[in-house]
Amino acid sequence: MKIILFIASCLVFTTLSAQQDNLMPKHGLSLVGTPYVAHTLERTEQEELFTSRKELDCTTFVESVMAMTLSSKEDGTFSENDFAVNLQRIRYRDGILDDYTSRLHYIADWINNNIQKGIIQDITAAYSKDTDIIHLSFMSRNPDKYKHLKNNPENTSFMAEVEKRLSGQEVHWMPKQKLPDEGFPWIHDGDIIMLSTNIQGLDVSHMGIAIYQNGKLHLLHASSVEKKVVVDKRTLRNQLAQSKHVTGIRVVRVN
Ligand code: 2YP
Repeated sequence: MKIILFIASCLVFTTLSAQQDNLMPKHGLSLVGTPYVAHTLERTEQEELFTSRKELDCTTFVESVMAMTLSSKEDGTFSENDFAVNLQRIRYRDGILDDYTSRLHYIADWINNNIQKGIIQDITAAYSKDTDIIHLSFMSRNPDKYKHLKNNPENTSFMAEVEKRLSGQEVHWMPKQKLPDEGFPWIHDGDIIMLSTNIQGLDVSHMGIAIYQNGKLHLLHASSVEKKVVVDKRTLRNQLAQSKHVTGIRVVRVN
């Protein structure tokens, strides 16, 4: 009897996780057309959880879709309370919302911490042999670009410490020249795509969600060019080819 129950529970889990696989694209596509709005997380003096799905940038879009997916029941519905709990877990170091510096500002930090929390896995580490060493300094060298760093030497020096801790880390990536229009079998619908950059002191300059259309890989993202969430008409390969500051991609997947 126990064996039958064990097999049944595995089947249920597999089915559930299989269904979960399809929820990233579903929830992501449900946000197509949402206006692109930058700096929504900088509106308040005190750090607080911004949960709106009505105004999104590339990062808050991906985080929102992840939180919708992680909060979903079998039928894909979720409560706003579960959404907020998961959004905080994703956005903040160890899920703890303290002050501005507790937010995972660098994507290298965001990836490391969300792997540690068991929320994502690094797919490029599993499938791509190309590696690069990251060097971060952008925020501490450009405090005037950040409302909570400008005239705030304490926050700025905290970010310099974060940069020092993360710099030197070897990460797996995929150079854009190696990415075909058709993508790869190991990049699935709903995977999260980070665009690596050659901007000095920065690791990633944009992110979105993998969506295959007619056998070609496209990016579902909050586009600062189109000023809204779109499935980019270009293949991801062509999109990257047109961005001189983009060098390639990192791919992670929600567990
Ligand atoms: C992040 O920028 C910010 C976070 O502070 C912010 O700028 C940095 C290093 N981090 O909490 C978060 C949400 O607003 O945005 C993102 C930015 O992409 C923008 C939002 C976009 O393309 O829509 C992440 O870091 C993802 O790629 C980079 C990019 N920042 C810069 O290019 C400076």
